[in-house]
This record gives sequence, structure tokens and C-alpha cells, in this order.
Amino acid sequence: MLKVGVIGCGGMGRDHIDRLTNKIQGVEVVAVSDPVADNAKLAAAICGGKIYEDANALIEAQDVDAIFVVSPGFAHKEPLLKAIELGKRVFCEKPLATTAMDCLEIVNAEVKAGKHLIQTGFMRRYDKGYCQVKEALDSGMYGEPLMLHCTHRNPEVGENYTTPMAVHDTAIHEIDVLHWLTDDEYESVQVIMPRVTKYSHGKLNDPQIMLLRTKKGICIDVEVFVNCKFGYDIQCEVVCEDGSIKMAEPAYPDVRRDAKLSTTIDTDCFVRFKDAYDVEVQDWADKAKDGVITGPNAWDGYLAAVTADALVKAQETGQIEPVVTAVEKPDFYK
Ligand code: ISE
Repeated sequence: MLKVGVIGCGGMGRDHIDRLTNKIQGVEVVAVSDPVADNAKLAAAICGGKIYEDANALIEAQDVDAIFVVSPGFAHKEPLLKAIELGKRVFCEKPLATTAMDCLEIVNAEVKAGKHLIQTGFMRRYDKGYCQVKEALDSGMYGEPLMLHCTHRNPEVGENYTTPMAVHDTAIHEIDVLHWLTDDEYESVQVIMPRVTKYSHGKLNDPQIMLLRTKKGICIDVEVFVNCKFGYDIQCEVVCEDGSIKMAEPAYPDVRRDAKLSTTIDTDCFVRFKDAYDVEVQDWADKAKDGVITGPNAWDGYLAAVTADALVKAQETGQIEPVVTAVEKPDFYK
């Protein structure tokens, strides 16, 4: 049984604790920590774990084999560095950290430790639809990918959601999953700002069209539209030399009623990617038990941060911006 300590017991943290406790095999949550005492109490009530006021003490605890970091992104670096120092395996919700510099510090610490310890929580790689597209691409039957047309629509967002968040919060999923799908890295990005929807507000340009070019020359367009009103709608089509692969829609029945034919569209990411979260965490638990990490790693977290920074710059300049990593990919991650 893998004994896990969870740092961060807000909504997402408790969702993971519930998953780890009630769904995932071979894992037990033995410790929880959150600066907000009530969050920690609610979490302990789900799993029966011991409450630690100090997250460092949780990481050091003898009976904690592996750590789940689900605190806000800005608070990730410290526990990750501590866990690396102690050689404990970590599942870290995205983002790895909020700045590229912090991500690189984590990468460097892991490389120095010489052991793969960190998995970054990019759950789309575990979604059945994306996995089917990946399998088709890897089969080689359709030739090389040339273009990707993608859509990331949310029904609506709060007043606190601003233009850069369309990258950091939203397109960050495409940034990771599309580099994995195409087995490629990004060279440059651009953002086009169409007319703004009446449902947006002064601090948010919505929708946006994000364009990414990979090192192999694949061109990707992502429509990010977070006040689309009609649902949580994620699309991905890969146009290849010998065919085109469009990701399957979630399976819902076609309903005929009142002279209309309709199909459900999900309304939030936790429903749309529910199974992906479960598969992701079970896979992490199975591998972490054997001391292995095979999911998105710290380098993927760093790449996502660097690409996001370039996109935010492109939002401001309207120009094509290069995606620049401060170092070459270390052999450790190849
Ligand atoms: C949210 O944080 C997510 O992770 C969702 O997948 C994304 O669609 C949404 O825009 C984000 O705010």
C-alpha cells in the first residue's frame, strides 16, 4: 500500500483525496496539510489522515511514502524541492510552478537528484479521446501531422478571469497535450484577438485565437472562448499527410423530442475529464509504488511554462514570439 500525504486541501485537493480514498487501488491517504484549518479538517474527514500544520513535517513524516501537491501554483516550489531532497515521489497538480524560472529550478534539482520523482498533473494525456488520436498518429498509417485545429470553450468565467488567464489557466492544457500528441516542441506562437463577445468584461479579451508552430513546422490553431455560453467544448482535429483524425465527442445518446434531434454537451471540465483524472491518478499510484514516474514530467511542466510566457507576450505585442528554453532538454528527460 502506497502511503500518500496531500498538501493543499481546497476544492481540487479534496476531490483528489476523495479519489485516492474511494476509487484508486493500492493507495492510502495518511496525512493532509493546508494553511486553512477548516480545509484540512474537511479533508481529514474524507480520508482519516493525520493533519499536519507544517507541510514540511508532512513531507518528512516516516510513514509518508509519496506526496500529492494540490496547493495553489505559487506555493508548489517549496514542497517540490523538499520532496526531491528526501527522494519522495510527487504528483503535482498543474502548473508545476507559476514562473518558468521556478520550473527550471525544480528541473535542475531533479536532474541533480538523478531520479525521476515528479509527475505534473496534465490529465488530458489520460483522456480516452486524446489517447485514441495519439494511437492513430503513432501507428504511422496517416503519415505525418501537418496541422491541428483545436477548440477550448468554457461556458463562462468569473469577473476575476483576465486575458493572460486564457493562457495560464485554459490553453495550458492544449500546450501540454498537443506537444505530447505530436511528439514535438514549440518554436513560436502568435495570438489573434477577434471582436470581443458581449459576455466579456474590460479585463478579458474573449475569444482569442492562439497559433503555435512546432519545431517540425506543424501549425496549430486553438480557439479559446471562455464565455461561449453553450457548454464545455473541447475539440481536436489533426490533419495529416494521408488522412485526418478528429477526436471523438464524449458519448451521449442522440435524443429525439419535439421535432428536434439533440446530444448533451458537458458543462465543466470535471465532468468532461472525470475518467481522465481517475486513470491519471491510478497510473501514477501504480508506477510510484514501484518507484517509477512515466507521466508528464518536470521538463513538461517547464516547457508548458515557457510556452505560456511566449503566448502571454504575444497577446500583448500581437507579433509572432519565439518560444525559448533557457537550457537544452537534459539527457535525463530524453
Ligand atoms: C480550469 O482551470 C481548467 O483546468 C479547465 O480545464 C479549463 O477549461 C478552464 O478554462 C480553467 O479555468
